[in-house]
Amino acid sequence: MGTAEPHVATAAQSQVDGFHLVIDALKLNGIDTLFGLPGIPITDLARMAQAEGMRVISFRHEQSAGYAASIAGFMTQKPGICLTVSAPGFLNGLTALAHATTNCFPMILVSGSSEREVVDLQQGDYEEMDQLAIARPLAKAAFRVLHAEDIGVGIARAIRAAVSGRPGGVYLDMPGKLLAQTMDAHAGRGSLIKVVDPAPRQIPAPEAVQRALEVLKGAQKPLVILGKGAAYAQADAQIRSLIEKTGIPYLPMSMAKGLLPDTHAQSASAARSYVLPEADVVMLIGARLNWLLSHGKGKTWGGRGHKDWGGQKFIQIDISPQEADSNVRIDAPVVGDIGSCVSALLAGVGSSWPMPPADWLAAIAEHKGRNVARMAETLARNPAPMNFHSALNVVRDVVKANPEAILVNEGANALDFTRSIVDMYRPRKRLDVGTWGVMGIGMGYCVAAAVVSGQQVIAVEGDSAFGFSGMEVETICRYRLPVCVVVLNNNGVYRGTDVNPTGGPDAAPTVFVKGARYEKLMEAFGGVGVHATTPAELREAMEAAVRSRKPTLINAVIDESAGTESGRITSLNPAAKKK
Ligand SMILES: Cc1ncc(C[n+]2csc(CCOP(=O)(O)OP(=O)(O)O)c2C)c(N)n1
Ligand SMILES: [Mg+2]
Repeated sequence: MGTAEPHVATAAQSQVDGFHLVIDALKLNGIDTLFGLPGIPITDLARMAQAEGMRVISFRHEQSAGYAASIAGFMTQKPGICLTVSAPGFLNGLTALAHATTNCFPMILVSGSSEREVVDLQQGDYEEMDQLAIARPLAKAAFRVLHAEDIGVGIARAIRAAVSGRPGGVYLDMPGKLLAQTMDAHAGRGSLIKVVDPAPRQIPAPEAVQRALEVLKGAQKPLVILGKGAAYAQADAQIRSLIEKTGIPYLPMSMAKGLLPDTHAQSASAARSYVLPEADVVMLIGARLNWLLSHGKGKTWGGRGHKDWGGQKFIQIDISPQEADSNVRIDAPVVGDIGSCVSALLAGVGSSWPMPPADWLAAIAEHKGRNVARMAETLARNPAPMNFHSALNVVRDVVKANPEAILVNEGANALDFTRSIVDMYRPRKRLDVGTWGVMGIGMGYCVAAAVVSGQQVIAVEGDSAFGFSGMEVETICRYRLPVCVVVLNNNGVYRGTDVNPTGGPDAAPTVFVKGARYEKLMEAFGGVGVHATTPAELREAMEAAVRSRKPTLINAVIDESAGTESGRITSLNPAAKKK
């Protein structure tokens, strides 16, 4: 042991580099997981983060890492972090960043980039791209850090932008040189910021609450619609209490399913097409009147033509003051965080709020009863080959027996049928394609859901949908995650029956290789693959997967003629509008 060694160690310790400042800033703010894909200039950042005790989840494609980060943000209310390399890696992550912004999920895309002076003179650097400019219109906010002493501020600003107010995707640009910069360790530590109250409560104005209560009081046929904003808010007890104390029937949007159990007596899901045009006062809680709610107008809402408004009055609870009147008149906007708004309404409702008129509740019950009975009949059939209903009847039972399991869902028919057939029992357990109806979220969501929650994950995937992120089954196997993927395989996009009208050798644009053996993909990486052609085989395989918690892919062979064009949104195809 030489006498010089302690001196060298002290000198090294007195300096800190950009890598460690980034890691320390994230850890200081309770961020313990990175989703990403390594390469220049962020490989060492990933390595050092792991060495410093962070969970680093490496993917096979940045888009999956980005989707993972976005849904981790939704589940935890902490920004999910996605780490990518410059230009192509950055672009691969960008879809997920835009998705996070659109869906109001807090996420930070941290991307390495090449040096400013070369990029700005367009001198052709390795993976050169003006990333900040490209990210800005797709993100809620976009920042770049150039100096090590600004890393603390950069990360604090990114966290605040991602989670405060209406959450969204944030871009954080880190030129490679920044990570290697060093500074005095003491000053570096002092420059980091632990963000105080990153998502401050926003208390609604008392008069806005009063106005909403007045509108609600006048209702003969009230209805509540719960959106994924309500699920995100983690105000589960208050929301349930408001619904139960007022006795108002409610509809959950897709990712709000389970906020109250779908089997709740007040759920009007099975009478959706009856309650939307009939309701006279609709209270939206964290739900936007976008295309998923037919923009609040048209025939769905009792309007005569497709642009006509129905006669409803709307109360809208939303954190963004700009949301109201986006599509139709909002009579009573209540602006604030969902928890504070719902609590304020609850206080105003008190203990003697009158139940909605009995004839409204009876009419809903009648429609529900009829539709539920019809569905039960369809589910009980056991056709050969298996169809969406008989397969999803199995998934429905398995989810019922495992209510803590997280359900990931994408596809067209595979999405629509699952949403209506598989009941959810707990909040934030259903994760799906969201506002855009985007394909490709599947395996990224599965990885994040399993990593963040430790719970069993069940993914119901159309065969086309699965293909967008299928290679991530290796990631699932590598991290030994309890994920059971069920591919509803109907040989194609919507259906497997299209043919090339010319009779030529190319397949039709919507069909795939017939009888594809997706389960072998999982076997290739050491997971369990199952080929299931009957509901009994599917049930056995799903139950085994849940019992063993082993990565499993079940190729559920579905009648290739069972689906419909675009699932339930056939009418959005341009050709359907051509009369
Ligand atoms: C990124 C992206 N690309 C394309 C689409 C268009 N699209 C909607 S659903 C779908 C796939 C539907 O097929 P599948 O997943 O097999 O579901 P199925 O209806 O057959 O059950 C596609 C390609 C999309 N929504 N998102
Ligand atoms: Mg399909």
